[in-house]
Amino acid sequence: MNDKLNFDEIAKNIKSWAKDFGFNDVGISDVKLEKNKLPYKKWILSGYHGHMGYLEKHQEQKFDPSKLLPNTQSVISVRLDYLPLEAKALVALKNKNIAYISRYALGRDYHKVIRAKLKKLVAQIKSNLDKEFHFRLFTDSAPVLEVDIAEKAGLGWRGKHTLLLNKEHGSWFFLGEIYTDLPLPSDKSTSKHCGSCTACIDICPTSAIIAPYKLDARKCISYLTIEHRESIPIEYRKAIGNRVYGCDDCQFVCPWNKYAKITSENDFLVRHDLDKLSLIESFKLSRKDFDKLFQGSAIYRIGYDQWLRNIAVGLGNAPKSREIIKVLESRLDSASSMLKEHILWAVEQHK
Ligand code: B12
Ligand code: SF4
Repeated sequence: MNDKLNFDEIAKNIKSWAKDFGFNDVGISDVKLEKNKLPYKKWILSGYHGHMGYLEKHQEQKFDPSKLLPNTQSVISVRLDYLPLEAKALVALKNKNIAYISRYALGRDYHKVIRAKLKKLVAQIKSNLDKEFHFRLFTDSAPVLEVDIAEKAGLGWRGKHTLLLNKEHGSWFFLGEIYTDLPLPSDKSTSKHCGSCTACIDICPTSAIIAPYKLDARKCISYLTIEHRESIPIEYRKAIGNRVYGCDDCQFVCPWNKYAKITSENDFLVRHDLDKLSLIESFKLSRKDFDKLFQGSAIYRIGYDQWLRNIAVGLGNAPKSREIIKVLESRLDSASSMLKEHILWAVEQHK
């Protein structure tokens, strides 16, 4: 058997094992990412990353995978569906007394789930190879161009909202990668299918998609509620509505998400009724309750103070109510200066 055929066979096996471990799709890409350098650098220079300093750092590692794993030859790119419920999601978004949490964060922290599966896949590959090869795995954890790599690996195309889209699966999925020095055969990328549709651009509550394929992260509700640690600029607070952790609007409206599949991953099923948490009850949570409710969830990462900050904005946007004013004011004495300012803003909205 010559080397070429050998690696074709290995690639075929890897794809089959990846599916056995629960990934919904897998593709292989080469490591030529140079063409992404200029648009990426321009994006950073424009300041669209806001306070996400990690996007500015280690840029060279993104375009040259060998800087993360010496002599990287190929990237195994995987996709895992996470959508835990169907249309119920929209009911929560429309009920302004409910704390709307992004669909991706209703279950277990995806970093843990995907990492565990990737580890199993690497162990399986290693145990089936006669020769020593090297691997390094990632999911939203390092300077890796995950969407660009998945696009090259044929897992879909980048939509105008900047997320990866797939004809049969929409966009409700996570991405993960294995860098390796195995010279695996690359898959073909797919064509783009957004056409003249601009639904995601038009629906965005804060007009964060400033042009097709270009997001000003500083305006994105996902950034404002998750990544941004400081005071939320007043100009975005009304538009945030009841979205207290992330935002899904550009995905809800995308016509390709008609084809999205409900996740078959038990870890992503809704925990603790997080799809119907009341804003009032969310604001009443003690630090201990917060830790208990969100242990093992991606939400835990934002911390208690930022959670209360986000809920205060949600309460400010809820239908006018005396009870809400009372609940908000009950925290004024113990609040940090950031939280206090959000509480006062929220109370003002009820007058
Ligand atoms: C930083 C980050 C964010 C930031 C910035 C998002 C962004 N679009 O850049 C914030 C906090 C806002 C965010 C939000 C979300 N994120 Co996020 N995020 C990331 C992260 C860590 C890095 C992305 C990045 O490098 N951005 C920097 C800029 C420069 O990259 P870019 O937009 O991709 O820019 C490229 C293109 O736009 C292109 N380009 C520019 N101009 C043009 C013009 C044309 C014509 C073309 C063709 C291309 C093009 O060139 C640029 C350089 O390559 C990735 C994980 C990873 N390591 O890749 C996850 C990731 C992209 N996020 C993910 C998710 C799920 C989300 C949310 C849906 C979460 C939520 N529900 O709240 C939202 C969606 C918001 C949105 N519409 O993007 C998933 C997406 C999965 C998928 N299906 O694609 C990822 C891949 C994480 C994962 N492992 O699964 N995220
Ligand atoms: S996640 Fe929400 S705020 Fe961010 S681009 Fe999409 S619709 Fe706009």
